[in-house]
Amino acid sequence: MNSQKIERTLVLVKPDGVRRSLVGEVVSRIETKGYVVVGLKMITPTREILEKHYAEHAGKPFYEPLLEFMLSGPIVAMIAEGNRVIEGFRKLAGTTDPTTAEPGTIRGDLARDQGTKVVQNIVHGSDSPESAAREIAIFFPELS
Ligand code: D4T
Repeated sequence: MNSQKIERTLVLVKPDGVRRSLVGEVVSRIETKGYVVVGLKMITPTREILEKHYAEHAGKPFYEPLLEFMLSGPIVAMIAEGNRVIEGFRKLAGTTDPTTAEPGTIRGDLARDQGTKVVQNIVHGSDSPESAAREIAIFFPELS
């Protein structure tokens, strides 16, 4: 548990989070936990970028609504760094479903079921070192 394992993870503030002016809140939770934001930009993603990012979900019933939602406004992409930040940010974010996400987490505190075809849950965080490397390359190609 105490071994050095400095990692980077890709965090996205999704369009619902940007629309609701929660960018600062998300950054604050990452920073007050002690992680360091080492890259940050607001972008209007293309469909092509999102197809790459969500390739694992292609063909699922929520795939098209997911792309439509992610294309509905600007998003903020950031890289957070720290020991075990991949797991740590997933804990900060809470579970995918905001109704059952634990209070105290970003999704548990700030999101709820909106009755939409796709879950609108404020943030994305990479789920493994492999995903983090792949996703950082998609959103920060200038770093590779
Ligand atoms: P992301 O990837 O956005 O951090 O969310 P999760 O890791 O928590 O969830 P995911 O990749 O499995 O799903 C991506 C995105 O699709 C929405 N979703 C997911 C949905 O609307 N219905 C579903 O059944 C699932 C599994 C929520 C997040």
